[in-house]
Amino acid sequence: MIDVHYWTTPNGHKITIFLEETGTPYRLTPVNIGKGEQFRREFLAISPNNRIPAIVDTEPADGGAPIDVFESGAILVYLAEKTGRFLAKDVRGRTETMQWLFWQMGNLGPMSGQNNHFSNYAVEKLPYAMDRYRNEVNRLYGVMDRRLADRQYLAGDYSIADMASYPWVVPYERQGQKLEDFPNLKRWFEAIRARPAVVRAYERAKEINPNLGGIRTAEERAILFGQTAASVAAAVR
Ligand SMILES: N[C@@H](CCC(=O)N[C@@H](CS)C(=O)NCC(=O)O)C(=O)O
Repeated sequence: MIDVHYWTTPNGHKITIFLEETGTPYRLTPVNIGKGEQFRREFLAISPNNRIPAIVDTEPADGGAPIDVFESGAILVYLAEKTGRFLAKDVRGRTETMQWLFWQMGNLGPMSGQNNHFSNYAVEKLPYAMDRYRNEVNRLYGVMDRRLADRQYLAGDYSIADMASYPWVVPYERQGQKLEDFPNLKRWFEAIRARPAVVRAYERAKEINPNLGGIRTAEERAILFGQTAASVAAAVR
């Protein structure tokens, strides 16, 4: 059984997509990040960076004690290796998939997160920051569009690189982007959106949090955007 410590955000969807795609049994434990549940002692023991997602594999391949994994990219690699699915085993295919997975982790995710922050969440509207991140996300969509010009998926076959990137393209409107400007990306997006496992993953999300997305309340803002080292120190004491 895979216990998924989860909230209904792009990084959370990556993991439910993988588990639905592979039919791996899993249990969702909601961690409501707007309420500060990511600072609970039990959660920090699994995920020291106070971010979802994290998993606990109660039946690891070596038959030993449960294994905890945090960071969505590491979780996807762990699950791909456990199930033997969606990460090529040959050196070339594996390297392609890892490059695009790391590309998502280091670029598309963080830049989209900042873009969302400055354009949708920040109370003070800072044109420099809004332009900087909207343009950067635009560039990254362009990188994917170019990559997808001569292949169906980012790393050849449908893989964990696509599962990592797709949830970050879902909110393209909130990201200030038009999919019509990126025809190859649009084709890729529509193909993944239509996959039954992806539909199921997003249905699970809606069951847990019917109010996906949306404007943060003042209380949520303080919890999510006012963090310092003291937030973690206070939680683990
Ligand atoms: N690099 C991390 C990022 C995870 C992340 O930013 N998670 C957000 C939700 S998408 C979160 O848990 N935020 C809680 C907080 O900011 O305290 C990963 O990919 O797992």
